[in-house]
Amino acid sequence: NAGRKKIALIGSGMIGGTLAHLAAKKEMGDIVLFDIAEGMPQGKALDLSQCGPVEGFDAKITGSNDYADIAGADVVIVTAGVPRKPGMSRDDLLGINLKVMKAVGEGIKNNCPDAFVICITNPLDAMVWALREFSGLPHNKVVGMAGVLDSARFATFLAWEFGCSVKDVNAFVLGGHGDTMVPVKSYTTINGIPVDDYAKIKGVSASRIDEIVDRTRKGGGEIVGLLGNGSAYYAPATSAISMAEAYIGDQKRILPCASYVEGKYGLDGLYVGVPTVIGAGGTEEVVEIELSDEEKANLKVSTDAVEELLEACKGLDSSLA
Ligand code: A3D
Repeated sequence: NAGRKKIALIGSGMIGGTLAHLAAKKEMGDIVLFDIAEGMPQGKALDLSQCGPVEGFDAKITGSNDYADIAGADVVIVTAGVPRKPGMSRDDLLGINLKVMKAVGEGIKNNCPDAFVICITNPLDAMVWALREFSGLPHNKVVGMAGVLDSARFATFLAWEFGCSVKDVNAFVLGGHGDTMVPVKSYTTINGIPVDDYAKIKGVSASRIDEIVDRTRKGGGEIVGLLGNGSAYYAPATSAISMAEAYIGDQKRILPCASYVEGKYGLDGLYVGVPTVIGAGGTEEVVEIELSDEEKANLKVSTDAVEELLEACKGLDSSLA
């Protein structure tokens, strides 16, 4: 769009509403909240519009139940579907959310095929793959948000442990967005100081760092258990917004995202969390970093789990096979 950007949010629940608020505050463009629930996206749009005079933002925010209203969107962020309840794994959502991805993919294909699409719906690595298949968009224009969030969780816990500023922690998580995700210590630094070195300086034991890695892996479940009715939404929303900003601003940021990997990391055509350059071309490049043997083995466990989910998707919807 020549004038203001148009941002379509498919799913106007907890993450969708938070996305709308953040995008409006940052004046990223005009915002359409879409949902199948009637009235709810319209109600949230009114409520959020009325933040404008207080917060001083110019953004037109509308709610809709009609895919025609996402026409020409520059960025689409997808949270449609159901979240986890306590005791559920992300994979338990597969059957329900796969059907949702089909409807959403068709809505995007028919109304805004030139958009940059960021998927958040779980199980993430399988849903972003399915959404790409159903929408028919090029692989570089469909990406999944997980790594920015998982890395932020890792960074938060490390900053707490070291008593340092979160601004100085650069944490790195690879692999699928599940309990097999791979927090990569060798690329995690405290203002450039490798995390293991800094741990020695601060007298933090290796086993304590391992506990933090484990807490990161289970970071989503910890919040699901505490909330009792739904999953995290503030940090997932702000993570997706950083990806959208990288695209709109052609920032060429290197962010860990669920990107389509073909060839690199020994992978053959699946979506999984890898460092990715995001700019005006969408996901412009997957960066292949050196990994230790242990990290490689962990990544393999994680990608095997993603592959299993893709097989399950193909079993549920024959158009994917
Ligand atoms: P929630 O507040 O339930 O919002 C989901 C919305 O989707 C609801 O308003 C539904 O009405 C709507 N919806 C359902 N079906 C459709 C459809 N066919 N078309 C359009 N809208 C539909 O959930 P939430 O916002 O908390 O979470 C959304 C998704 O994000 C869930 O699948 C979560 O598991 C997932 N999630 C992912 C991460 C990652 O890091 C990848 C983190 C947190 C949550």
